Amino acid sequence: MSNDPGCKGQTESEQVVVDDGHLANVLIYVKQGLPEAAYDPPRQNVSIKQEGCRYVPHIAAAMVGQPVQFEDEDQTLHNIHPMPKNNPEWNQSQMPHSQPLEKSFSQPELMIPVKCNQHPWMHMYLSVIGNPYFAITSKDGKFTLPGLPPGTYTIAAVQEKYGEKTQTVIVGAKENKNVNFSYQP
Ligand SMILES: [Cu+2]
Repeated sequence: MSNDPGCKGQTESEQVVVDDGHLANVLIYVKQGLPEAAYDPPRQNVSIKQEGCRYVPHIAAAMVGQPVQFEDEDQTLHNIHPMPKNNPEWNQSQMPHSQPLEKSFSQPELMIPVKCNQHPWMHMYLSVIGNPYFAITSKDGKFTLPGLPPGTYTIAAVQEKYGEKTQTVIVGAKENKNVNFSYQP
């Protein structure tokens, strides 16, 4: 990182972010059980910043068609390079403090690696989900999937290193359900 004066600080691996047993950066999404409806994507964009020569957040998710906004907060040139399998690949440079770059993704796809060709250590994962019921666990390991209609669902958790786990959950009308996932290192 010292080669680039526009970068500062140390980069630690963000592959496993754990605090007191609570895992952050775990993608949670409804994998099965929703009706085959077409869901409108939220208009609110998903914001991904390049900050201190890292992607913030490290794990992000957007709905199919939802705008994803990339911003360069650094005094250096970055290069955003997602490497999807189901969506078109692109690769675009971004000048410091230039206009945000807005993109969307048309196909569901889990954990698309996003790199920066300028800074080989910079990477993140962006997941594209076909329904609006997804979340990323926060520092305390928690997540919510508000507004999930009554039904029987397969809920999946995806962790960058430890992979995917699923659980079946039955949600009744106006019911709050707790779901716990755990990973063993
Ligand atoms: Cu970069």
